Amino acid sequence: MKNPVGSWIFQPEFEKMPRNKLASLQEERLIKMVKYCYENVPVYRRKFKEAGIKPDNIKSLDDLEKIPFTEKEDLRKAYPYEMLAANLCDVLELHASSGTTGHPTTCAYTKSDLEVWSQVMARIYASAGTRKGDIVQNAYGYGLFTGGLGFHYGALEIGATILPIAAGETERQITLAKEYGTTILACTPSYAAHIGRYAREKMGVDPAKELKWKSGLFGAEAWSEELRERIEELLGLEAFDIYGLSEVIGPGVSVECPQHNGLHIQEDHFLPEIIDPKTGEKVEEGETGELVLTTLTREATPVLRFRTGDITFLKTEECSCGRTFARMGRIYGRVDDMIKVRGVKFWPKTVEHALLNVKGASENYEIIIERPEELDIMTLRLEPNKELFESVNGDLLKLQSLTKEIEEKVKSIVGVKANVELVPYGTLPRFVGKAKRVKDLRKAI
Ligand code: DLL
Repeated sequence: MKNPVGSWIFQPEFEKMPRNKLASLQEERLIKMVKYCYENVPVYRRKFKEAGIKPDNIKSLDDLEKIPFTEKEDLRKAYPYEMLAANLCDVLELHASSGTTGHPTTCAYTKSDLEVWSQVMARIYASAGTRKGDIVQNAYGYGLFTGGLGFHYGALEIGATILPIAAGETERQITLAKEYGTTILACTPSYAAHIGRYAREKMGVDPAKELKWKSGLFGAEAWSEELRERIEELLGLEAFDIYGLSEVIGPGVSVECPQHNGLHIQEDHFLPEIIDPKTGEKVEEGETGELVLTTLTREATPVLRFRTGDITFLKTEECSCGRTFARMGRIYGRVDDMIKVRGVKFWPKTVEHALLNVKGASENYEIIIERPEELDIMTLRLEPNKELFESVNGDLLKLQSLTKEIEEKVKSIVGVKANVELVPYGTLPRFVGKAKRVKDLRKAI
């Protein structure tokens, strides 16, 4: 990275709190939260009864494991209002998660929840160097998806100027970035890459030279280190990974600091654990497993030990940025997104990591898995980058060495054979929100 943006700390009284003081604060909040959930949400009362515990049994952080998990299915069944712990008349905002794999779930916010959301988002902006005077181009989708409004509230809280352009209309994104001189870009990483390519290839604009973007706040989907490098080069900015989920608050759970060595979790509001997804047992610090989060301050839709389905690890060692909050590794993928081909398990992100290691491969790809007879077949449909595509005048047969190189990389990194099928540049779908790159046709049968 050419010019690191540096960062600052929005709420040092929390973000730099000694870990023993932080633990006391978390304990105090946890005990209150458990009682609050028990008293106000019948679903929690039932779960506690089934587990044979009462709120009084939770006296310290060590008792956390006694609390039953909350699963996505619990929230789905409770749709629309059964998980609400506050009075509906105190709810100021309602969001519903998209429910691509089932019924939607509700995430509601009271005034206090919106304040917390604004504050944790302001911390995230500060971590990425954003200050008053910056102009934030918010290209996350506005609406029921929490990305748009979360980034909106955080920018207001920090006193930056916001351009609420939302996702899509790529040409306009670039034109307005130029005209308004926006300095921060917020969107999904796949959309950031698309904006960069579009600017160069369709508009003759080199964002790294002609736009003022200094940092990018990218999240909502798993992305690889290789994609980060490409985005930073394409857009001439420093890319920060931002993590969050609607059930817990939306974006705002964790963010990278300029060390880019894990994402600091806003631990005064969200209590993290890592469990073995199969056994539900807590794993040792540093070991990989499923992230479980408990909200410590949420009023409208609090969650106790929510199983996020996201795979990562935790470390509490000190970070040179000064923040004391634990860091989680970048998300590998989701438990339920893990692909199993011929017995080999891997996440789509590993495929991205393999193919972006090959020069000439673009970041536009699709993973297709079929089972025509007994055996699984994985096909990787991929566009070569524009320069390479044009250098052979679109004759993909001339790129057989690229095909072979990718097949070898995927075999060695992912551990499974993929048939690579090159397709003309510009023919695969581009995404303005979360990218959908895997087509598992076995499930459709
Ligand atoms: O995606 C909230 C968000 C918006 C986060 C904008 C960051 C930026 P949901 O739509 O509920 O909320 O999706 C949550 O997306 O459980 C992860 O599987 C995935 N996810 C979110 N951030 C990341 C990330 C928003 N940085 C689900 N890396 C989560 C990997 C991510 N996966």
